[in-house]
Amino acid sequence: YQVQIIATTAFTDQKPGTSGLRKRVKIFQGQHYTENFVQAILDAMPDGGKGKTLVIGGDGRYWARETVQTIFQIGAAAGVKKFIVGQDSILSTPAASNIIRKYKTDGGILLTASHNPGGPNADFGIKFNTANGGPAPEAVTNKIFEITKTLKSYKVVDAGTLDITKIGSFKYGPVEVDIIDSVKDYVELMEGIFDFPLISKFVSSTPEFTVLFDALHGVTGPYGRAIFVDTLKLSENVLQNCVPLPDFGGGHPDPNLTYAHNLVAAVEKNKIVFGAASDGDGDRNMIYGAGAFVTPSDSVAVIADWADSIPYFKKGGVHGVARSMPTSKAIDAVGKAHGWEFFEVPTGWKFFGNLMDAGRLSICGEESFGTGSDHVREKDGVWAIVAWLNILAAANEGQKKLVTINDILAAHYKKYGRNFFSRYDYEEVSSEGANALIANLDSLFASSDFKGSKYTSTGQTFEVSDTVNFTYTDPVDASVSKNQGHIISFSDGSRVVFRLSGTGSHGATVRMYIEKYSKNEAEYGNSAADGLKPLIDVALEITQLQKFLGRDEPTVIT
Ligand code: VG1
Ligand code: CO
Repeated sequence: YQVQIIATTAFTDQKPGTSGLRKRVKIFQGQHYTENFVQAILDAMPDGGKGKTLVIGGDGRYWARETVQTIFQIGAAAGVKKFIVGQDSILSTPAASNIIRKYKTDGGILLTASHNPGGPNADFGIKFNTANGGPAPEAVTNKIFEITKTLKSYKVVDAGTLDITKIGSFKYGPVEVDIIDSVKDYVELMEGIFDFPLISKFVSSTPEFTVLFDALHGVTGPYGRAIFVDTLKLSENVLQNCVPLPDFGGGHPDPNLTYAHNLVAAVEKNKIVFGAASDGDGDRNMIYGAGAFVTPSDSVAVIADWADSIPYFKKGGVHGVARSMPTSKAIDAVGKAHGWEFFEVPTGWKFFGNLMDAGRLSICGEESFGTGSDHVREKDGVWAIVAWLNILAAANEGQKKLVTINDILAAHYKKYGRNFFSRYDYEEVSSEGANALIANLDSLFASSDFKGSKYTSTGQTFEVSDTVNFTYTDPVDASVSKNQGHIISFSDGSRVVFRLSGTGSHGATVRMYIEKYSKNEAEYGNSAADGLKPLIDVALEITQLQKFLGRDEPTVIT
């Protein structure tokens, strides 16, 4: 096969963010842009991809199928031995993580921009995962970035276009290509984790337990169908928006109260007891029943507390729990009560992987609707949804009256107290404004009189007790990650956190995370918005955020 060397120009903006490289499709379609990044991924591997087996999958968004062919071409020239590809390029992010691990491959290339909108005028993304199935650690993504900055050429073998819509074993030039069923291995994995007989018995014998699953036209439609309809024998009606579309039907495939409003509306209208949604690439989840919203920070805490009802943990035990830094501290209390090791890591799933590989972490989560365990090395939306079904089935055993999501939450708060939590996102603001906000935080943190200063709103006074620019030292490999978010703590245990998003594709996005702990039972029923109002006012006053960003209101509140 003839290897062609194509001269290229290097780009300066191919730095992978929190989770891969994400840009507008138009940018990826620019001359050499996609090719350069794929070449850099291969070059960053030992031996430049030679002899490697790599998985290719993604959320099926626009530009994915073209990129699969690009990867074939560049991989063939690099001497890749084999590609394992999800049928029609489809593999949810957790399913890809499973395939990478199960077939002992050298890693995978995931074509997704996750919860970002898709289509010709929206976003595309490319993410590299290593042999453990997890997102490449910073050492690897930094190496990829360094290569992109100086790349002078890339190499291709042009063996035409391979039809990836049919399952089977094929060849692309010299490379073996296995096109596999996108769903089968994942369903087997789930069946080995959860108590499906118990869930089946519960849902079939409890007709008042109504279910609705919304895939937001992302990748999880076929996974949801296989689990809810084929395995649990629920009716077709439990599926909503379950056909994956390259542009997600024009929507924003992010499972939260704003973007999954179709699920929320349907759940409320039909008084659905258990509703759930997941994001474009299937690693996020939202649990939402009629009148019952589970914040992701609470969700992971509840799952950990109920771990014994899930066969995987009952058998293997729980070896440590963790959360990302801005996530509420609900899980800390659960870890403490059970005597488990606990970790606080920076935002982004890649930081959990080392701990899992070392056998020190079983269950973890992020406030951004990410929940998961060491069954794979990515967060896993469908896993979290089935975990809640498993917990509800267990909680309902031998009960006369239906135990609901709210009953589970109420019992949890009673035991541990409640961490009120909310996140304000200011999307696509000017980079100058965002940087000025952070610079101002730096100077506040450096000033001697900030600590101890007091601020009052709506009759409540908050005293600044501590300020930290979060640095993480990985307990396994001692690598250090700096500048992971500015934390202002108050003397009553509340805190606000500010950080810049690393997944945006345009301008800057500022996130403000607000948390307040309460052990006052009379408050547990309050909405997060009411419970947090005074603290939010104070945070805005201290940071002058509205002035710096030129925005009165956040784009999204979760
Ligand atoms: C966001 C979330 C983070 C999550 C990341 C990837 O990152 O805050 O918790 O891990 O998205 O999620 P950032 O840097 O924009 O805050 V996914 O579902 O987009 O892969
Ligand atoms: Co995602």
